[in-house]
Amino acid sequence: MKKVLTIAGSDSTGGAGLEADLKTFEEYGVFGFASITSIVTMDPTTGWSHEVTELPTELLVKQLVSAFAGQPMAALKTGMMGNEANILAVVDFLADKKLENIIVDPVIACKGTAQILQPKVVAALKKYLLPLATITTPNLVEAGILSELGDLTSVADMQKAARAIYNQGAKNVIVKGGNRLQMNKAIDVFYDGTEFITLENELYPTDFNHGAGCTFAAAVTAGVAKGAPVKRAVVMAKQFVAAAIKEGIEVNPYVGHVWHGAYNQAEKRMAVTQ
Ligand code: PXL
Repeated sequence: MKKVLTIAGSDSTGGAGLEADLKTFEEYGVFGFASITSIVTMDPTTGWSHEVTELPTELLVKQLVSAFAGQPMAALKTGMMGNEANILAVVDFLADKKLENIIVDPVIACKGTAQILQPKVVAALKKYLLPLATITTPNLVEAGILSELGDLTSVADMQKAARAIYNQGAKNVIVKGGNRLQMNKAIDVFYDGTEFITLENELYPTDFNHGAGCTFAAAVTAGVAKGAPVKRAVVMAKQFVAAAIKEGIEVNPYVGHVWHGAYNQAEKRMAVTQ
């Protein structure tokens, strides 16, 4: 059994963040660990405004120590990091761990908005975390911010951003167009320093897609943990998240989540009536 770790925020609604990651790991048949950086809460009385509460860095490090005890970690993923101190502590902790598969989901902006959740972490992400990344998975907004190219509106723009982020040290970059790219396809651009690959999928007309980004990166992480080459892991993750988006569910008047079990039809497991 492969051990896989997510270092991420907790999404109190269970669709994104470490909740999405652990659900996805389970679907892939790897053993998931979580080290929590921050807790995100949403307020229904103020139009679903988000609040990020950061956890103390010492507590994050204690969780890392716990997770790394024993068998080696086959892969890890980072998501929302909370603050710069958390990023520095993680980078420091990983320095002697010789981990081959580090997937950096550069969580900067939340879905449906260009509003930057955590401006302070952007610089630290670029400086310290991206150089460790085997694969990084920015969405269109995050790729525009990391590359400093601003609004990305075409595949050519996405390629430019992917190259710029590659030059910041990530070994493989996948820029996700998703429903932010104004096209009638879900288009991603993959770059490994030698070739660009454009991945296309049907674009599902749904607003119930909260958690798609975390789920995609978690799927890539689990894929490489199980031994898939990077490109294969990315292609499979796109199929996995496409199914999750297609079967998205309304959770409350403000948000609808991807269904992490869709690819494997998990709702049919464990029949509880005879
Ligand atoms: O989707 C970005 C994201 C990542 N991580 C956590 C979140 C969110 C968005 O709500 O809550 C913990």
